[in-house]
Amino acid sequence: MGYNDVKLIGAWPSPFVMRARIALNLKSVEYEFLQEKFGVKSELLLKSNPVHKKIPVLIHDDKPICESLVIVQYIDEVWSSGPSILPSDPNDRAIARFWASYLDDKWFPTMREMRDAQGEAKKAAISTVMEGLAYMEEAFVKISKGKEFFGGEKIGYLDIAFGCFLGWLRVNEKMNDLKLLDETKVPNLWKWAENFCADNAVKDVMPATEKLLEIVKIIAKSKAP
Ligand SMILES: N[C@@H](CCC(=O)N[C@@H](CS)C(=O)NCC(=O)O)C(=O)O
Repeated sequence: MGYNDVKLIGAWPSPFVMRARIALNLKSVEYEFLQEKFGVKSELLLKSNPVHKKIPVLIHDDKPICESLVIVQYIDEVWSSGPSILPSDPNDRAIARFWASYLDDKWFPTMREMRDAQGEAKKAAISTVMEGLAYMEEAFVKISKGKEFFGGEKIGYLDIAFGCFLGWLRVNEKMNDLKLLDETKVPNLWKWAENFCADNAVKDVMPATEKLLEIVKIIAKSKAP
């Protein structure tokens, strides 16, 4: 597949964009990375994702595909000769999709709230985030069946869906001076995170915590009156 056939509209700090980049890396697909500028939406983005106007958007042969998890599934189906991303068993696939929607609909939004909340609201958000990590620890033990990843020996759909949030999890740990991914409380998840970040498909797209902290400052500045 040639370089010009695949384009990805995104930005390096975005966890959702990272999902598409990891999936493309896993399938060894070359692509052109079209980075959006902070605070400005390009014409191409607005034309390609007129409903949500969000990144990522994958453009394959001039056809745009929106929503990170839809993109990951699309990549898995189109480049089917590469390593499989979704589990082959329908029940395993359903479980992976269940946890991915839990993470997107409940867990990650609460982690975002944690950053801005104060007092009791912050305490409640932290406890929901920790509860989510305990759920994921239990799910990991069941799903991975003693292997390194949710996907078994290789990174799969749920690894991508969850792992892309690790950079922002570390930012939250730093900003709140607490340990969320605690080796003593969620040991399997802690080890999984190490393995995930060290994987060849991930290590070059996982942003350093310090770089993400700079982005937090830029966002705060842009919101300041
Ligand atoms: N559900 C979407 C979420 C994408 C998303 O929230 N992207 C953010 C960047 S991390 C964005 O484009 N935000 C711009 C905006 O909200 O206007 C997905 O999975 O692709």
